[in-house]
Amino acid sequence: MRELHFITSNSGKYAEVSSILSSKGIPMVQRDIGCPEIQADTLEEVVTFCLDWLGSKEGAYLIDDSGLFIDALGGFPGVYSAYVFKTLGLSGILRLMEGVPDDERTAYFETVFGIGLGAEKLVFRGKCEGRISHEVRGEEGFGYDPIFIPDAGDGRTFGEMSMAEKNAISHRGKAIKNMMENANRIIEMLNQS
Ligand code: ITT
Repeated sequence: MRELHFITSNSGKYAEVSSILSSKGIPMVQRDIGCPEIQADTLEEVVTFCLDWLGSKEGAYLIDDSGLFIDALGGFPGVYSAYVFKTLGLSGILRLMEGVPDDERTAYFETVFGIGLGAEKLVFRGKCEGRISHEVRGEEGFGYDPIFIPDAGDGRTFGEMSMAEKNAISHRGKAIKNMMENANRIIEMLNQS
C-alpha cells in the first residue's frame, strides 16, 4: 500500500491525525512542502486548490486546512488563522475581544481534509462550536487551543485537555471520524497501482 503523505508544517496536527489513521492501518508520513498560497473565502477552496497543485506529482497526499471563526469579529481570523496566529497571536485576539460579553464570545473551529491521488479527490469536514475565553489557559494542544472553550466540554479550554479528550469532540476529530467512515475508499485509493 502507498503511504499517505500528510502535507503539514504543524507537528501538533500531525500527531493528532497520525495517532488515529495509523490505528486503522493507514500508513502516513509527514511532509513539509507547502502548497502555493491563494486568496480564498473558504477552507474548501484552499484545500481544493492545493490538491489540484499536488495532482501533477507522484504519490498520495493528505492536507488539512483549519481555521477559527469568531462571530463577534465577523468570522475573523477564519481563512487567515495561520497568518493571524503568527502576527497578532493569542494576546492580540484576546485584546480584540476585550469588553465582549460572555454570550457574544461564540466561535467555531472548522477543519477540511483533502486526500488526493492524481486527479482523484476526497474531501471531509468537521466543525466544533464553542466560545473564546477571557485569558490564555492550558499548555496542551497547539495554536488557538488555550483560548477556545468547546461547548461539548466541561468549561476547560482545548489547551487544558489531553489529546484524546480534544480528539473526541474537536473539529479535526469529527473530520477524521468522517474520513474513517470512508477508510475503505481511502485504502482502495492507496492500493491502486
Ligand atoms: P499547515 O498549514 O502547515 O498544516 P498550520 O499550523 O498553518 O499548518 P492551518 O493553516 O490549518 O495550519 O491552521 C491555521 C491556524 O489555526 C494555525 O495557526 C493553527 O495553529 C491553528 N489551528 C489549526 N487547527 C487548530 C486546532 O485544532 N487547535 C488550535 N489551533 C488550531
